[in-house]
Amino acid sequence: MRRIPETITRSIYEKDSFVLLTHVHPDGDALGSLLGLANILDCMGKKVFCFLEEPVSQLYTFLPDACRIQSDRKALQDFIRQDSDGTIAIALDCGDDNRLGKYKEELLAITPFLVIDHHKSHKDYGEYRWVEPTRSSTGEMVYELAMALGVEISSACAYNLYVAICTDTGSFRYDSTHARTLHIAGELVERGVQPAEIACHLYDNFSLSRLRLLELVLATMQLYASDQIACIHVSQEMLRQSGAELQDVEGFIEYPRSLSTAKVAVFIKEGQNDQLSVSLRAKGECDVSEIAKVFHGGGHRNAAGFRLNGKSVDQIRAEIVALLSRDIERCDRGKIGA
Ligand SMILES: [Mn+2]
Repeated sequence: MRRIPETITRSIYEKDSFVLLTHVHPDGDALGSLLGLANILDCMGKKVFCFLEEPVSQLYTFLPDACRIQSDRKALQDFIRQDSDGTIAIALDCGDDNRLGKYKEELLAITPFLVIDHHKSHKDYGEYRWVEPTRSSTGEMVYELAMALGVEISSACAYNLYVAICTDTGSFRYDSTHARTLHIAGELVERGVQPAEIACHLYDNFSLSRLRLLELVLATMQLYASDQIACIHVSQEMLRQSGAELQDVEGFIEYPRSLSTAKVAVFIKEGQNDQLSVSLRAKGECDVSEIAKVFHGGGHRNAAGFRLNGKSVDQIRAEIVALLSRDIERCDRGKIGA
């Protein structure tokens, strides 16, 4: 475990106004760690602007203070102009500056630009970075940051950080879940978080159209390499048929991943304008961040992804399966050799 770089804590103490950022299509860790840090900065009497180029997904509007995340670029510019000497930016859970979104250049122009992240595939950007790939989540890092800054965690902050940690560890199931992760989660529960209430928001609160979509998506499952690779996909037609939206597919990849024989699950999502996005989840020794890198994506050892244009679902599935089969074979040979 690294100590938090002094450049990070000092910048936070010294500056008065903060622009908080995260990656596009944010997940629970991205939003929870961003809002949690906003709560911490509030307690320090700082001015905070939470910016995201798109509105917060319905799945996460239950987060305390989710409504303070703004998509108004003009309001962001006004905020920066008010205090042009004292404003700093902090990007959370964003492993690649391209994932800052369409205003990337404008956002990176804010100096100093701080980065707090835990992606294995992290690409350096910004002035000061605190990157720890062994951390379960950025939420866990924000908790440690609050301790280092000597700030008391409010109940809203605890709630946000718990959601961040809970979602990025698959509810404390992935192998990124360490004793420290559970210890921090325990501290957050001490501060008023109710795990059952959060689990209900995350897992027992879906629309009927989402379940209809799940039915269609699971019907696409194909198995390869002696059932060790399980692939599913979603098309625009399935969205129309079920009445669901693309954001409703969050969590679907857990189903092929749950197959006893599966070592890797693949989920191919058809977006608009021929764009495909691909999620990869591994169990055990496969490192899917390396596969994602081949397609200019990234992520963690057990969870990674990428986007691409100009290929069909069948084409990309065949390419991924070929790479994964080779990888699984290599892992198996290593085990026999050991
Ligand atoms: Mn994360």
